[in-house]
Amino acid sequence: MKRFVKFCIVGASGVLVNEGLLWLLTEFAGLFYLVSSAIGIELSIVTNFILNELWTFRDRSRNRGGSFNRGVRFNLVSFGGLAINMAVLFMLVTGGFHYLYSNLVGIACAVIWNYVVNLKWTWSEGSFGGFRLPETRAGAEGTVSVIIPTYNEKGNIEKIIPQIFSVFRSSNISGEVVVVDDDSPDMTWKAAQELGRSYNIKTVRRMTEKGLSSAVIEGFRHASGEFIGVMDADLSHPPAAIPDMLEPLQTGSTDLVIGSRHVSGGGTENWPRRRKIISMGARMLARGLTGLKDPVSGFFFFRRDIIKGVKLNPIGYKIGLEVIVKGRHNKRITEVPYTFSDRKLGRSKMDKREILNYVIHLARLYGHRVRRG
Ligand SMILES: Nc1nc2c(ncn2[C@@H]2O[C@H](COP(=O)(O)OP(=O)(O)OP(=O)(O)O)[C@@H](O)[C@H]2O)c(=O)[nH]1
Ligand SMILES: [Mg+2]
Repeated sequence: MKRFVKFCIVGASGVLVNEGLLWLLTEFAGLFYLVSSAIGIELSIVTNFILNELWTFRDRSRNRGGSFNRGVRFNLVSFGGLAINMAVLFMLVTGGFHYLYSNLVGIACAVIWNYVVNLKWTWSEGSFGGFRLPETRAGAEGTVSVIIPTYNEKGNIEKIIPQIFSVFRSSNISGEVVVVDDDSPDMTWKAAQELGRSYNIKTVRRMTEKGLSSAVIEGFRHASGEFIGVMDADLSHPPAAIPDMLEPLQTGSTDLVIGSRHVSGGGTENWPRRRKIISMGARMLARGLTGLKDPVSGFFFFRRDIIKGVKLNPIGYKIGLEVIVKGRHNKRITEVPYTFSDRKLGRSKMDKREILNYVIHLARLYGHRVRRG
């Protein structure tokens, strides 16, 4: 049966719940019809989600994030549907139509919205499936792999690579860099390949997938070091801080090192106020997950063992937080100060959508915490 037909059948069952409650609550409980409608819709959201998960989108339900994550998305989409439904209902009732008829028209508009957004977002293909990293071979002892995700960072990658290898040389670090580029139009991947003639670089050019966190996870798969690090290409994360970050890992005193702007000695340079405020909000929202001062840092190093077999979710920008919450580090985490400086070349890829993704990511991580206890 066609998916849309299934979705409509599920929707129809929701309409029954919704209309039934609207009628009962308005006629018998004496509630204002808009209040009855809201309650009816909210309860039908839950029944609809369960039926869609088990039937309409069953093929997309396995291995693609958890029901919890989809449930949050489905609810958010449904709130949009609710707003559309209510607006149409109010308009038509004000125009003199009966509220039951008006509600049906409102629902029809909401169904179209719900189907399209749920298909493209809630149950979208491959957008936020979890990757479980295989329990692969041990990393080459004492070596480090630095993962750099890139999108249109040609100018920056040409600068940062020589800097990283100069730090490796002066600190006697045996290391490689894994550049994971999403087929950037400015051909960052090509620049990385060319640098690979002089430096120990693996370049991964992804043709179909996009996204910072999934790029980093792809980098984890290619990393051969005993220690793995992640840093941005745009020189916001100073290569000079690498030796200090690696040291507690090499001595075995910690399992995960977070480059931190918010411990003594750390800071930010030239960051616009708007970004500082967003970052502060992001840190506060993560408070219930970890007591770290900079849990949203994108600059971190860890012993590769801590993510072996761990299912990592590539949603959003904060892959570091994913490792902090899910990694097997027994809370052996150290924050090492560094100064973050704003990018000078290229453009930021952080946008409003990433803020929404962050909220969904957090909801998912809190869910993970609750399930784990
Ligand atoms: N492969 C890949 N890399 C990405 C993607 N989005 C961002 N990146 C890289 O991830 C790193 C961080 O992205 P930025 O745009 O600098 O994000 P940000 O640091 O939060 O934003 P700014 O502070 O404004 O620079 C950079 O090296 C980007 O090139 C993506 O979709 N795919
Ligand atoms: Mg940046």
